[in-house]
Amino acid sequence: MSTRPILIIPEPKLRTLSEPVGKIDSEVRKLVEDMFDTMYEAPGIGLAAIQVGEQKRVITIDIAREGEGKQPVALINPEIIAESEETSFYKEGCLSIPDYYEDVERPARITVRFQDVEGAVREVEADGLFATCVQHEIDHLNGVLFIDHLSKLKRDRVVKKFTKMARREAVL
Ligand code: GNR
Ligand code: NI
Repeated sequence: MSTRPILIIPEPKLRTLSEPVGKIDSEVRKLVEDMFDTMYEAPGIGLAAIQVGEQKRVITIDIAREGEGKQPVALINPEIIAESEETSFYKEGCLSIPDYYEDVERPARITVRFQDVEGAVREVEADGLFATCVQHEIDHLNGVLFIDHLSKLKRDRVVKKFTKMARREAVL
């Protein structure tokens, strides 16, 4: 079991574009394992590799509730290939923006194509919390955070607060 530190805004790495994964080798599989350990410990329902500083198109998700048994899903090189016109709102949070939650509107249903850890290409239709989470994580791979879907006023306010906190910690 090894967890990795989670990057917090305004860490510039969180704004970078992650690179597609080529060969799914032991290094990628180790990254996936560490991401699950980190995500479960946090705890969170999803994690993108860039949140632990790895610029790779890898995400982990488990939306099972407590006591439901684990439902770990790793998606490598995920792509949304279809999305519904219909949207839904979900109160989102992010491990890279601790203790901040806001409603975000996104397509209610999506089809996502990805590779599993064996390298097999798969397509899955998602709705509900799973659809929201996949979209939130793919945003991370593109340097996008859920606060980018809010008003500039709300976004600026959050970024400012975390920038101040980071500065204070740097001084101490
Ligand atoms: O743990 C998380 N919860 C969550 C809730 C609603 C919508 C998205 C998420 S993802 C988040 C973990 C995280 O930051 N993933 O990038
Ligand atoms: Ni997040």
